[in-house]
Amino acid sequence: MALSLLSSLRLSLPAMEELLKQIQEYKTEIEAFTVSDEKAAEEFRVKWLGTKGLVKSIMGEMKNVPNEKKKEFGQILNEFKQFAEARYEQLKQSTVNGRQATASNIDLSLPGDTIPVGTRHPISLMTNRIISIFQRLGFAVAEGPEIEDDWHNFTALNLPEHHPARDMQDTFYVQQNPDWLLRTHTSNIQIREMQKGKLPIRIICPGRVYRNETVSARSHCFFHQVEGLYIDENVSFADLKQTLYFFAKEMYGSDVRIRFRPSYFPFTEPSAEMDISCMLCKGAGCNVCKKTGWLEILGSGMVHPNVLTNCGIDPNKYTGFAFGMGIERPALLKYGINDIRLFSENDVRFLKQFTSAV
Ligand code: 2NL
Repeated sequence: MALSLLSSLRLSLPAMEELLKQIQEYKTEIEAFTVSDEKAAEEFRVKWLGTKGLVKSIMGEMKNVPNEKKKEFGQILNEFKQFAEARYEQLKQSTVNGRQATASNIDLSLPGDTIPVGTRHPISLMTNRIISIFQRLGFAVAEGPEIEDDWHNFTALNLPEHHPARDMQDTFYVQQNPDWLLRTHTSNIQIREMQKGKLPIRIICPGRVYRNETVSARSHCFFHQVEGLYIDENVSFADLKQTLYFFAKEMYGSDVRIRFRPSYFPFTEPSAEMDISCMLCKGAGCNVCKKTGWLEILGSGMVHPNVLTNCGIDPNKYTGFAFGMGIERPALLKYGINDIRLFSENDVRFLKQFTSAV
């Protein structure tokens, strides 16, 4: 008897449902609330979160909730309170942002915020310069994978297995597949372009390449290269010489002299290395050119007929020339850097000395 009297004072089931509905309506109202200034945000706080606010008053209903429902209801009310508090923080913040944006508060005479601008990496600067010279001659940029299979990196280039020239290009192999390696030159790009079968080809191929070498101030296990390839009917050694002469003049100045020395590469025949007159001593002989007056800058030659055949191109119809040059060495020279490792250490004190990126 006493028990039923007590529970009749408490909320009946329909009354509890009413309370839940009320909370839902409050939430909708809070969500829709917008404020234009701090005063309106304060009004929100008083109405909802103040000592006589609606959140407090609905929390007061807790005492009427039957014991077995207290836990469940407590959670709902708590969540509602947090909801109102979070909305208040949001509204308050929006008035702060709003105030920052009003014209009367902006001092237009203040200097602007400086946006830090990066610098181009010296290797990128050098690569881009080389590319843009060849682009003016109609060469298109082509790229390819740094992880390559043995065929595209070696075999297709007239470097069959056990060829002694492979020794000089020892590289890193991928553990999962003994056929995969890190490319030793960007020639794999040219091989892939030739395989596509669309002729003529006139491409310039920049990229990172790898060699299994001890790292020192003068050499690294990875470095950068630009290779070029021109294939069409009637491409001759004279075309090769004029193209590379034009490049040298654009790159090193119109008074540069060049010389070709016969050389050997398995993928070209005949082959030649190109030297430029030393820009530091103008050919007189200095420490940089080892008193010769000449600096070796690239290797070149007429594409070997075997290479063309390997890529499905008829060597009786087409001929072409190719060349390759490293980027690090000329960059060291141009910027007066004495340690190749600086290029890959990412020391900002080194990097920020180069031309800005804009
Ligand atoms: C060097 C020499 C060279 C090539 C690269 C090449 C590529 C194909 C076919 C034939 Cl697909 N040749 N590239 C040719 C001659 C020399 O590079 O000393 N590079 C740093």
